[in-house]
Amino acid sequence: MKKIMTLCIIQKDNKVLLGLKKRGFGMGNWNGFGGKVNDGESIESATKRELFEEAGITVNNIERVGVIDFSWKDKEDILEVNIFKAVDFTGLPKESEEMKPQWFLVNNIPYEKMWSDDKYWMPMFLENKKFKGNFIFDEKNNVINYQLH
Ligand code: 6U4
Repeated sequence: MKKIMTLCIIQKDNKVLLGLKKRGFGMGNWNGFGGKVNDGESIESATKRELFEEAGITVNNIERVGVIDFSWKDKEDILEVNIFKAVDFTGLPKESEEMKPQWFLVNNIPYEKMWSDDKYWMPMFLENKKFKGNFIFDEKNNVINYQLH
């Protein structure tokens, strides 16, 4: 089964806003904000809702810059992660039950404490390129194969 998910990263000047995932899937990693798209919800509104729930901020304009399918060796499920960029927001980033927000300089992204795919696509994200791809992980969530263009 394919699950549709969202991921939103704010890029403001020379910084990006990431959150430390405090629970559940990807716990202990820095990542953008996002989650599952609910039934009957558009991908865009899910993206804005998750950003507000997890970081306490509101965005009007978001742009979808990437779509990546993630799957695991010997597993059938596919996660389709829709990656959005926002440059403007209102509110002050605030810690939630799920995420602890923090700004990082674009030349100091904590790749060693992020999902192992992020180092491949994040440079494209930071350079305002659009991308599509798919990644296959082993059981330890290490990338064993990928395509990205
Ligand atoms: P709950 O706990 O039910 O509220 P929800 O917040 O809806 O869940 P969650 O926390 O499972 O969803 O979302 C996972 C987040 O991680 C989404 O924003 C998508 C993102 N994500 C999933 N795989 C990823 C990967 N390989 N690399 C990455 N982000 C990934 O950078």
